[in-house]
Amino acid sequence: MDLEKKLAAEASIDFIKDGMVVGLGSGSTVNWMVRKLGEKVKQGLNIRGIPSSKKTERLALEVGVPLTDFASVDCIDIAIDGADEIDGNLNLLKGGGGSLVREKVVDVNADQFIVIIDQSKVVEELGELPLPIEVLQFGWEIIAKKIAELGGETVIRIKDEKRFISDNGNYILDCKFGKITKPEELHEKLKLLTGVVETGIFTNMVDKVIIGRKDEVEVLE
Ligand code: ABF
Repeated sequence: MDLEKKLAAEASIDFIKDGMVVGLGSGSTVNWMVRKLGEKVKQGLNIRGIPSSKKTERLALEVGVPLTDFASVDCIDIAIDGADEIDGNLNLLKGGGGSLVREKVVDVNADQFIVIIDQSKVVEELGELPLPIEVLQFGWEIIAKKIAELGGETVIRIKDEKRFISDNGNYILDCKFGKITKPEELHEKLKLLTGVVETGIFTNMVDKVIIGRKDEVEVLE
């Protein structure tokens, strides 16, 4: 699986051209991409990255990828990010790593969005994994009840025996909805709940998917 992630990640580098502003996703697959990008920068590639999490920011700085921010650029040319699940319509379930809000801000604002995954992420329908939903700390209990009314079995994310807190200072609720047959509809209903910051459903965003399969990659568009 790790080799498949690395293959997909490294294949995505070919789409990054000199002068581009690059949205850097999060997660272990993206980490491979960021490391490779660091090597390319050392060989002379001139790009600037916008990281979607503090973890990615730290790695990018460590491997020498120059960074910028939304105050300094008008657009992102390309964003490259991982996913937890992808269905046949290229809808994504994301947020297993807890960075879904910043990932969505980066990915949705990129001219081109490329997803890099290993083949285990491909599903018929989203929802085999719980759907991560970022919510305000204030009132999270009532927000969880509202999500339950929409059919979600909700658990607050715990890490190291404490409530997980996102880079934005919020909680994550992991919500089992069973098979998500209408991802866009579910996302829209959830977004209408006051206190929901963002959901891990990403629809109508993907331009290209690079899937690591054993020792080769498959590209879907
Ligand atoms: C991010 O990292 C997330 O949205 C997703 O949760 C996760 C994928 O992780 P990995 O690349 O480690 O499998 O892209």
